[in-house]
Amino acid sequence: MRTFSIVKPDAVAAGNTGAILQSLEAAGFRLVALRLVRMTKAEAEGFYGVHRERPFFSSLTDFMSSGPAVVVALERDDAIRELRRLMGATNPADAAPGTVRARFASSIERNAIHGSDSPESAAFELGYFFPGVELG
Ligand code: YYY
Ligand code: MG
Repeated sequence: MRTFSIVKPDAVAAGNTGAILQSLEAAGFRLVALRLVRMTKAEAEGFYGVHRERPFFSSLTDFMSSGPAVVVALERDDAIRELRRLMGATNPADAAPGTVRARFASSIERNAIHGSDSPESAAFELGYFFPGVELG
């Protein structure tokens, strides 16, 4: 089963891309597609459309379009749930020790990694960044 992840601009800028991808691979995820992207504000708004009414939407989409990010399609059994577990809680203050957010996030907004939260969002998010791509 597949899921979708982003190494967010804070983590790419800090030079943590390799360490984060390594922890995904070490947890049994296989990379099936990967791309470095510089999102426009409009692309970030489309990606995070479900959060359009939330108070953090404008700041979040500014941040997500502030620099390069790495978008990645991942495969393993129970991929969606396992990635969410490996990521840790949205707020790094609440993230379990050893999780990606505990290790690399600097705030609730600059929290290093995205992961799809359901089969429906994984399908939307994979198609958003890898349209028509035959995933390896
Ligand atoms: O799925 P996840 O990334 O853990 O959190 P979401 O509730 O979907 O929020 C998406 C994104 O928005 C989060 O990663 C950081 C940001 N955000 C924020 O800046 N402030 C909040 N209070 C909640 C979320
Ligand atoms: Mg989410």
